[in-house]
Amino acid sequence: MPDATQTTPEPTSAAVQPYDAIIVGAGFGGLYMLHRLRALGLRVRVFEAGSGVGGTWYWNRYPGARCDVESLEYSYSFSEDLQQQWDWKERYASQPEILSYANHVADRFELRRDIAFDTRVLGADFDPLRNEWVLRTDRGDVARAPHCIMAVGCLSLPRMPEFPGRDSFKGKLYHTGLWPQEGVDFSGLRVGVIGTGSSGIQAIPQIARQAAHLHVFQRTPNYSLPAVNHPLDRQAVARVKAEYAALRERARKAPAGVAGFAILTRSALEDPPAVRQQVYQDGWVRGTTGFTRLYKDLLTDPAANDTAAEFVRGKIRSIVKDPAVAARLTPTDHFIGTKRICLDTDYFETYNRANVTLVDVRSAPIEAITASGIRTAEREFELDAIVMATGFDAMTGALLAIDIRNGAGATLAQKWAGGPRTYLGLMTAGFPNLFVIAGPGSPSVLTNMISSIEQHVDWITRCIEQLRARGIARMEAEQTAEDQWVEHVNEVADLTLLPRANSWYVGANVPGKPRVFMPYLGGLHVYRARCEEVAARDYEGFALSS
Ligand code: N01
Repeated sequence: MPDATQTTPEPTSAAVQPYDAIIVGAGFGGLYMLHRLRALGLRVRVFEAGSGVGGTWYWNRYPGARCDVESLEYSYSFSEDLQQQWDWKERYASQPEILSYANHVADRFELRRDIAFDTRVLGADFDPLRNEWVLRTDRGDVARAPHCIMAVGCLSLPRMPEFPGRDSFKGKLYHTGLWPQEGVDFSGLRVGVIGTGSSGIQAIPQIARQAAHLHVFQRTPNYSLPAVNHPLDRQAVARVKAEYAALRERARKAPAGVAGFAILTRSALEDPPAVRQQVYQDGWVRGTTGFTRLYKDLLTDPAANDTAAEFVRGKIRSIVKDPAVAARLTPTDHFIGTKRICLDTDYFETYNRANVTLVDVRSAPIEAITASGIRTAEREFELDAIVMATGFDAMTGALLAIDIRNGAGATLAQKWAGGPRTYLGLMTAGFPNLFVIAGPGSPSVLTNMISSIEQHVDWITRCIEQLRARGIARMEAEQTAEDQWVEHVNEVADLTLLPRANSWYVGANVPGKPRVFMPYLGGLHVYRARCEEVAARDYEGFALSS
């Protein structure tokens, strides 16, 4: 943990670049934030660790990487010209397609000139005398601005388990979230994939098609549904575009920021088994993460949840030919939807291939990575390449990787030692003028991220505009408002089954991380109204001072 008494060496003032706002990250959040603040006439600087824009879609280039929200909805709504002129090719866009969209946005709105690429922010210090944030980067830049906006992403700090001997491996070691730009050719290789979350489930079928042999090292089986991805029909796209504004409006009013998810009012237990089975079958062939919204109580009632879980378990048993392999792939330790549900293309089918072996590392854990492969408690596997699909230090990892100090002797890492604490997910008490986009305490990862990003950016833009117009130099979340919000976030989560799973939503995937349900489950529509109400009441719960 950083030492809070240590102060940042104050650079000579000539070296300090002054801005009106600094944004950290040039993913979808940072790009739109830059666009909006620049339109206010502000001098803005964005620092981005990657060499290009796109955030998660810049880094996650593993084979099969694809969004699980439909492309016509997983896209910016702020520009009518943009949404009319950009043509999505597939129902669920692939990583290359989304990255070219991010690049198109950066070019179209001339965003690059304000972005410093290949530049990682190391520290951010609040200067209470000037009410400014001073940021330091790994390239020696020092920049200051009254407002700092963290757009660092929720799943952007990859997690590599500390297996003994990891550095001794003579083959190639990859992490799905740090994939080489030039791609990887697995032809003829013996490959091991560790992890069967969304990343592993997307990458495994693709790698299996290339590799000589693929071993999948699975600790916990996951629920996954077929994505039913397909090229988009031009006429269907034209129909959406003709009424895009209405679709976006429905998304704004929807709990997950997705217009296509119906709000259902029936309990799963109200329907007779045959009807329910048909509802699930229809959901299965439609291919949607909205599967757990087919009934209102799937995420709140264990008995209701089990009907959906059992349907998916039955599908796994029917697809996977070897009953012993099917049993190992069948999730039984968590409720469906309490870990992020996965969408795949041929995932379970892949285990019918002769060149794919499922290794259960729950019963025989990985003991070490050796020079020639992976050793479990049972045996050694000789491999040419290892792919870690082992996830991220989610929601707080990327923020806490920056040494954030509040100028009053506290670091963010100290404040969040027991878990993240925010007011509305937008600010944290004691750290004035510091905004977070789609961070903990906001709906974020439980929604269409672009809907959540747009909502946050619009709110922050209006807020900064008003602060400047009124000469308010300092805005800070009040402690009581924050405490009440954190309590509310927890209460809402506890009404559901989600906190019970050992998911990254609760930080369970990172040893030693405090177990706290981090995103806000109340729904983006409810949350949006709350944020609007707070702003309308002169930023109720925030202390404003000149
Ligand atoms: O990461 P994960 P991810 N030994 O944390 C295993 C988004 N996303 O990168 O469950 C052995 O879900 C771990 O096992 P266990 C999406 O929100 C979206 O796949 O801890 N295994 C698990 O199987 C998603 O939820 C898209 O027992 C170990 C896996 O690694 C989020 O990103 C695509 C291990 C990690 O799964 C994260 O997904 C991709 C160990 N020591 C990602 N440590 C789409 O839009 C970890 N594991 C479709």
